[in-house]
Amino acid sequence: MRLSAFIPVVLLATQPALADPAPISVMSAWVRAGPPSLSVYAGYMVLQNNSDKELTVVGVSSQRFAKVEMHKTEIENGIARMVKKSGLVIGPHSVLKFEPGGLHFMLLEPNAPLKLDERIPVRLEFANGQSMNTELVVRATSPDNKE
Ligand SMILES: [Cu+2]
Repeated sequence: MRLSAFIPVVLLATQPALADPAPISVMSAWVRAGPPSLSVYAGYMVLQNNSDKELTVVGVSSQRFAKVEMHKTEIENGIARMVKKSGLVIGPHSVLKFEPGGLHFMLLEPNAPLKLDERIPVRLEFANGQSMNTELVVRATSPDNKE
């Protein structure tokens, strides 16, 4: 009798984890504000893979922009240039950081000027066919106010 009463509790405890479709946490997601005429914005976020499997980000899109690309800023002979990336791997229980001076989202041609504190919807596509909706907040400075 005690055993049968215990089983439903175990099932309830494990179900939410099994039902989670995209085991990713999003932190520090923001896009840098600019003048109303700006047509190219840079967005950043930290993605944490909470699963035991490698995950690869293969694409990003937003209904607010004509196009979103993944770029990496690299310094070559003292000159910074941006390299387009197509597949970014997040190892099991690891983080992938999009941050100023490194990896970033390049958001091109907004359908209207961005407003401060606006939440910009973005959709991340993964190599395994999963996708995930999240948001970037329009800010003048980074969430930790470092840059
Ligand atoms: Cu760029």
